[in-house]
Amino acid sequence: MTTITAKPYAWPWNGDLRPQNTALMIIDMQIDFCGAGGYVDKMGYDISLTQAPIAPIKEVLTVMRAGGFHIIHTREGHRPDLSDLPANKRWRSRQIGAGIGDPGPCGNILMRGEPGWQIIPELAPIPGEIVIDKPGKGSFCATDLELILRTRGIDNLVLTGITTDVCVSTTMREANDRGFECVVLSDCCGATDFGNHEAALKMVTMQGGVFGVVADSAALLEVLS
Ligand code: C5J
Repeated sequence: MTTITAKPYAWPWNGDLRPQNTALMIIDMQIDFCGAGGYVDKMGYDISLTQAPIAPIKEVLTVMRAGGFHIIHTREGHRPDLSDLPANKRWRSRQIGAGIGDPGPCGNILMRGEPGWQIIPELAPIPGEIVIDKPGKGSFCATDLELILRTRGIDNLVLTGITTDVCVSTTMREANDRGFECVVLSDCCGATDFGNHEAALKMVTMQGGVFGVVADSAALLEVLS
């Protein structure tokens, strides 16, 4: 029986925490979301908020890599022909001065293959790690993530990345509805608004853990180290 201290219950629910059945998910740690000149920066948000989780994620990644856990990275982005970019998503991004697919300081915004779409060097995947390219906010929508998780026998997901209230939250909800057991690490996530970060985490803890649980990296590392 192995669990970590979390809210509102010790995670995972059944005490079955092993490298074989547990994956670290690192969501959208791309230049567009936390780098100078990227999508979030162009929208005028404070990128120090989305940069804050970089160091804690790196620590967790190092320990989980060494422990033989599954590591899964995601990247939000669209095909160069923008055939997977809904017109309303593009229109909305243009209203705030950061049109998806339009040129910016880091290349075309949120477009696959462009400099801004790359995962930041500090958290770059290494050979053998799974990388999921997703056109939406949730990591399950229009991807093969669920097939990979089932094929590998993964039950538990440790969720990290950006942004807490959008892509991390959407992925957690999608995963929870599919029966995966989720923990989100509070210091390993960040949002474009700190209040939204806190609210997104609080929502998880309602109704006995409506989407799973919230812990911090120290609680996880205490058990894994
Ligand atoms: C957003 C994300 N916020 N990764 N994407 O558009 O949260």
